[in-house]
Amino acid sequence: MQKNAKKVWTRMAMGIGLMSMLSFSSCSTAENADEVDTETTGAEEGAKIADGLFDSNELFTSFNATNLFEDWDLNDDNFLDENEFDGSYYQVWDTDNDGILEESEWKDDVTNFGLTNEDWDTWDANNDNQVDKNEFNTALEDNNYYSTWDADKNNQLTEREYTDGIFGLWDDNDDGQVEKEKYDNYYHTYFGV
Ligand SMILES: [Ca+2]
Ligand SMILES: [Ca+2]
Ligand SMILES: [Ca+2]
Ligand SMILES: [Ca+2]
Repeated sequence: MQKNAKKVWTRMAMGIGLMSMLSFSSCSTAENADEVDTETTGAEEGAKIADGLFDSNELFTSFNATNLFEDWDLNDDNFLDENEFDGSYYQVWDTDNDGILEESEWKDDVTNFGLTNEDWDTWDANNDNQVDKNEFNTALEDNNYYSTWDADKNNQLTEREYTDGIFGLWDDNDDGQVEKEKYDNYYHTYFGV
């Protein structure tokens, strides 16, 4: 079996096979577990795209394949504490990534993240036409994102708790599914993929 496989690889090595082998061998060490996850859910992804609906597993799989959570987890303990969450959430809301949350972005964000009857002037407490990080954190405390998403109430947010929290906001009618067009649009807007 291994001998046959080796023969095939030898033939393919003249072409793109060599590149595949190189990337495979690098994946098979440190990132082996992640790779298995991605492959398993890759099949599910095909099924979900076919019926035009996405569920929370889909969001977790896609998000897990990025480095966003790892980047936000500043102390590398695999959880977001509330400070890490607040900082990362500000980056998510700042959709043009210029470090400033402007009213035009904010208007879409409050709608897309499940808030109603929000007042820009309340968020922009010092009236300088932007919501800075301190103003943002104050507003977040009034909306309980972190404590609501922390499903097991241990004051630490796992990557899964995070994506389930996000998905719950996108899933307006709570049927566990989001239409493809909306999902693609939101995912691209907020997670840049
Ligand atoms: Ca952390
Ligand atoms: Ca901005
Ligand atoms: Ca302000
Ligand atoms: Ca938790």
